[in-house]
Amino acid sequence: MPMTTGITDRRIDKLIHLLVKNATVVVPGPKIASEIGVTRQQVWEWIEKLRLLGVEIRGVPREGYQLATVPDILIPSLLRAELGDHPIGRTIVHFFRTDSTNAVALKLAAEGAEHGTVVVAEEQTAGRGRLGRAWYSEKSSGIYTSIILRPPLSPASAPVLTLMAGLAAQKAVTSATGLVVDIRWPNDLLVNGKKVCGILTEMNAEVDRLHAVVLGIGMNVNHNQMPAALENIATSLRTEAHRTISRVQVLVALLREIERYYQLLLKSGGCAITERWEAASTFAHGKRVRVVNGAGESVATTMGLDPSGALRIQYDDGRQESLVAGEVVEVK
Ligand code: BT5
Repeated sequence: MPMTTGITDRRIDKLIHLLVKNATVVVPGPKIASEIGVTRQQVWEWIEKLRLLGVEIRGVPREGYQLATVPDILIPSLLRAELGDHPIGRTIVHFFRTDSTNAVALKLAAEGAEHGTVVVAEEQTAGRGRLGRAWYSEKSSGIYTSIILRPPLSPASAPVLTLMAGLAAQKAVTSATGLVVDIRWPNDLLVNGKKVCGILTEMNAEVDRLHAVVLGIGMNVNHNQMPAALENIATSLRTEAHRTISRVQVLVALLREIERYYQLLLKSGGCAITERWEAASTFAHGKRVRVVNGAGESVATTMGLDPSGALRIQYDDGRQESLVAGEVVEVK
């Protein structure tokens, strides 16, 4: 069962908001306690918890607390302040720690959560990739988020939604970091050939109707080092940009871009997304790739996308195929 019980207490959100609003002054403990309706002891415990997450809060004896820097924590009040009044991100559900934001979002969607609801966690204990693979989710270093969409579309549109999320993530990373970001079909963002972001789309659907789609996005932002098993294939934005990157800024940009591309998809159809995707990815045309699927591995050349989002390829023996799922790896 996903741990929806661990949703961050709204009063912690209020506490941060209060400190951010009064960033230039020391806020007395009793004032914080009375404004958010808890004891001073509780305020102290939450301040300690936030410090463990890297939020720098100065304690001034007998006076109170003051933020040393604007915190880079993905708490709703900080995100909401930057997002306009659009459906995506109107409701944000935050966890300090959960098993998988996708598991939580699927559960919330089944319980009726509205279109645009965003689940976000500082840490995942069971972050997942496709086909039961694991997603490494180091605490406070990455963005682990799942966005619930309720598109008036058929289940056949799901692959285009994944491509849309990739485009939005690419745009968000580029605007926040200036890095050159490639998209590997169907769902990986690469910087200098290494993966910085993965996308897992899951859904509740009937044959002809999508009830809810969950776009799960995992991004390595401020990781200093990846675990040995991932070192050769994965990197973080910080490693590539040689500076600390604001997770708040990247997530805000990501949600805005998803809103923008989603509106484009509804207005102009799937081809508006696949065309932009082809222009944004070096994997779209003429890339030599190893195709990994149930049938094993073989080498092919990419030939663009079908309107459905499938990747057209030609094997070296001349056979052509449209890949609906699976994986491609560049052959160097
Ligand atoms: C993906 O799967 O790339 C989709 C990952 C989606 C993660 C997000 S986090 C928020 C939301 N909640 C979840 O529980 N999941 C989503 P796939 O294409 O199957 O790639 C998985 C493979 O990428 C693994 O087998 C590793 O080789 C590699 N990998 C694992 N963790 C990684 C990381 N942090 N960075 C780069 N590569 C990683």
